[in-house]
Amino acid sequence: MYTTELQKTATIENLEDPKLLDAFEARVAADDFIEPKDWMPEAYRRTLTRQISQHAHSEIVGMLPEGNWITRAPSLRRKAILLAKVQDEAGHGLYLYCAAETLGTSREEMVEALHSGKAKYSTIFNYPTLTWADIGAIGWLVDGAAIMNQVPLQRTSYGPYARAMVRICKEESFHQRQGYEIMIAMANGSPEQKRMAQDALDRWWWPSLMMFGPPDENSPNTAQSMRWRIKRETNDELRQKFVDITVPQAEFLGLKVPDPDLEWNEEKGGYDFGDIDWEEFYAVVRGEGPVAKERMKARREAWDEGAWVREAAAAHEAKRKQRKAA
Ligand code: BYC
Repeated sequence: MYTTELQKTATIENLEDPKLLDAFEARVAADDFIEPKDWMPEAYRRTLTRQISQHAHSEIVGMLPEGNWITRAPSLRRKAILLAKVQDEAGHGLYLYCAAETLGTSREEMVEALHSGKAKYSTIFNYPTLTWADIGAIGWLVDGAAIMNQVPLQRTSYGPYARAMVRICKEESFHQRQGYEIMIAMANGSPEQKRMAQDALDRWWWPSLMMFGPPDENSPNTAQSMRWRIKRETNDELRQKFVDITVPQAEFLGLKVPDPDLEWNEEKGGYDFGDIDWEEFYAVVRGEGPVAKERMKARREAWDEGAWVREAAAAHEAKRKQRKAA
């Protein structure tokens, strides 16, 4: 599949006007932002549409695991915070769909691609949230991994994507802190609460490392995306940074990272860590994650149940236009 995709990319690139392509690449190399009306190679447009729309889908599907706990949050304070966080994720999805639309694909087309299973969303959201400690672990690890990946995207070469990332990163940073604060409370609570915190870390650690995508040598998109400055750091670079920042945080909590091979490597100034189960990753990417079917069912139902809202909004807009014209 990837080979076909790469061949398609190569063919399209060969069809591009070399002068336009050179000028485009010079602008990217000079760190200019590319804007919606600027000329861009089709492969650049396609890669960005894929990445931004998948990012948007991840934000929207990502509301489900946490939404599951809004009614069961342990206090009013926790409930208000979680509610605000889940609403933030909806906002992120909306900015990102808007950014992707500037590349010429409609929101309906993107949503249809998600619902038909053609478009991907982050593997991490195909795992269940079994206890309240999972909400802490998601904020700490999942939002932590997301920030690590998204901070460099504030300098991605496509202007609307970069600008959307600025606000998203600010909010993700709050999300990470609220998750870590839950983990601090759990890890310093009763023995049962500490066990729940450890169990959540055990289950979310490896899927969080998978969020960064396949290793660089097996990542079909990284080389070209780095060249076009869509990605500013590779999957492995970001994964390493995440491990280096997160392990001391686990130590501070008095929790154990579930990796017997984890070891500080003085020479590289970072941790060595064990092998990631890439078979599991690809199975989840193929839609075989533990709660993948449930997630897609929930999204399709939400879309169908929201049809009347979309129709009402369209009818209101039509009336408004009519009144203005009259
Ligand atoms: N899950 O060549 P590669 C959040 C796919 S949500 C699924 O390395 P690329 C939050 C990849 O798409 C934040 N698929 O690809 C929300 C590609 O397949 P296609 C989500 C994955 O694009 C709610 C193939 O594997 N963040 O924070 O260069 C609550 C080969 O990969 C995954 C973003 O979306 C994966 N984990 O690099 C809480 C960040 N990894 O499309 C929190 C934006 C890889 O060629 N995206 N694949 O068929 C990116 O930075 C990049 O797209 C990736 C992958 C690093 C994810």
